[in-house]
Amino acid sequence: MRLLQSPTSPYARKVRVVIIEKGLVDQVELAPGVPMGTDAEAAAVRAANPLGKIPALVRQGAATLYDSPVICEYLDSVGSGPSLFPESGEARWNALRLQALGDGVADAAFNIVMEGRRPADTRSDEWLGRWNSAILGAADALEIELGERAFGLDIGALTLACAFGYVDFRLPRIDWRAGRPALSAAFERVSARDSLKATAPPV
Ligand SMILES: N[C@@H](CCC(=O)N[C@@H](CS)C(=O)NCC(=O)O)C(=O)O
Repeated sequence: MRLLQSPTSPYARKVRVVIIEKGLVDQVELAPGVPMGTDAEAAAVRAANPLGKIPALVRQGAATLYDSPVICEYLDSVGSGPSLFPESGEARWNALRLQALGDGVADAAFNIVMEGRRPADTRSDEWLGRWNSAILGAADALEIELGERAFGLDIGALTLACAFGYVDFRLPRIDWRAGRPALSAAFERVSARDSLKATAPPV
């Protein structure tokens, strides 16, 4: 299998974390995917994923998979070790919901980064404010939830660690830890795993 990815993408990081957690390092080749690079680089990504986004998992003799939640669930099903996707019931819905929340935080942070690359006079303060509120609103909700129950090690917890790690990496001015001790501690705990350490964004 070949994963089109970049070292800075929070979604690709989530997939690389799952590859490590599920013992698949020898079975997945990491290939650079540059959706916003040269025409040739962008075309290579579009050939794998018509949406032109990474990550995309190219499989021999089977359809290429995207986006990151689908890739992660597939890798979870073919890898070894405990499942990162609870099979049924509230445990499953909570893991999927928290994965969606983490991906939403990553979406908001990615949008802020992209907006910041546009000419200053074309940026939307309104949208920047909405994306900022989405990140901090998610952090508030997680702080309350973590005060009521600890999260298990599943795709939700891993996605959230990648998402807030991306906020730290690209938007360190957003202080999502302030006044949120439970979320900060949970983030540190998950980020200390070998899979997260091995996939941290470049410094
Ligand atoms: N929902 C997608 C999001 C993927 C995504 O937005 N990837 C970014 C890189 S971090 C990308 O390829 N953007 C290129 C574009 O939007 O054209 C997933 O979870 O895989």
